[in-house]
Formats: sequence, structure tokens, C-alpha cells
Amino acid sequence: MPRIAAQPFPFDFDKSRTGLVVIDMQRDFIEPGGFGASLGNDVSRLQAIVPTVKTLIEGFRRAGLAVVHTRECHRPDLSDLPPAKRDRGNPALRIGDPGPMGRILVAGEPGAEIVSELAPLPGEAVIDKPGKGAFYRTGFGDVLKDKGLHYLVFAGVTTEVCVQTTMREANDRGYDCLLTTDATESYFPEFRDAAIDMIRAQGAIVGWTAPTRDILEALND
Ligand code: TIU
Repeated sequence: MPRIAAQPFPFDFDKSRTGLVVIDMQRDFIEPGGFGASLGNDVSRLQAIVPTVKTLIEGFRRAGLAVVHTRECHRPDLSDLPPAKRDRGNPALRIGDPGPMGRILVAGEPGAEIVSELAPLPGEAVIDKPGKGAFYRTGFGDVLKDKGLHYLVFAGVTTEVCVQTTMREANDRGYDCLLTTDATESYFPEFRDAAIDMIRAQGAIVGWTAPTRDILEALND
């Protein structure tokens, strides 16, 4: 069985049941004028990991393994947007409002698209999700089952929000999960680091962690 030099201990996996889950690498979180910026965040921190995520995705494609992408977005009629999510806080623009990349966090708008460098290939699953976790009100679980996946490698943004929520949901459903430490980012570096620490604490209570280089090395074994 191939093995990733992971923390808190090695991650043994069956290649035929392993896939990459890339969370929410969308213009709305990564480019100026989108949802992330409307909340007052410096989006340049997230932009910086795009090349590393690209390397990771290309490594999985080269190995012939599944890549699944997610996008946080809402239906144009906002019927899947709870008022509690739209009305919270005092953002510059609210979800559904028109912005420089179209309506904020709405499916089909330019801002909801995955950044061009990381565009999904035809045949790769793209899961649109109204929540932070990818299992809530989506077909994500069925996609994982159909593809026969059990070992999930996670990348994307933001570490402590959508990535961690989805990893926790997957962990509770019996998947073995590993977070890529250098292909995930937060608007708050201390939150990224804390999320990484809490995921692998207590004997991998949520999952394992490893850098891209070590993951790709194991895929080539
Ligand atoms: N605001 C923030 O850090 N994240 C989100 O709202 N969504 C995701 O993490 N994708």
C-alpha cells in the first residue's frame, strides 16, 4: 500500500480509492470585488496558493485519480439562501447583490466560477453547495460513492471554514481524510495553522496533514 509521510503518523492509502477534493477555489473568494473581499478580507493571501493547488491537481490527473471541485454558491432566486446567512453582519455587498464580478456568490455569475488556472476538466465533478460543508444539500456523497472513493485529499479555501467543515463531515461519514498544508489558505494565517493543528491532534481526530510534495511523491510510488 502506498504511504504518505503525513502527520501525526503515516497515511496508508489504496490508490484506486483515492481522490482530490478542491474546495471553493472561486473568483468570489480569491479575486478583489467578490464575496471574500466584501467581508473585509485581504484576498491576496488566497491568490498566493493557486500555483500550489495547480501542481497538486495536475499530479492527481497525471496519476489517473479523480479530482472533484466544489463551489459555494446559491441559486439565482436565492431560494437556498437562509436569511440568517444573507443578513448577518455588515458586509460591503450581500449575497445576491450585484458586484464587479456579477451577483455575489450566485451560480452562473463570473464570481462563482473557479479561477481560470484551476478550471475543471470535462468529466471532473463540480459540486455546487449552498453551505460551508460539501455534503449539505448536494450530491457530493453520491459522487464519492459512484467513484468508489474512500481516501480523500483536501485542498482549497478557506482552511477553517469550508475545508474544515467538509473534512469533518467526511470524517463522520467514515472517509479517511488528509489536508494538504500548503494548498489551503485562510484570510487569517493563525486560523489556518490552528485548523491544521486541530485536525491532526488527538491521533488524527479529523484526519492527517501533509505538504503537496510528499503527497505527489507517494502518488508516483
Ligand atoms: N469567509 C470564509 O472564510 N469562507 C467562506 O465563507 N467560505 C469558504 O470557506 N469557502
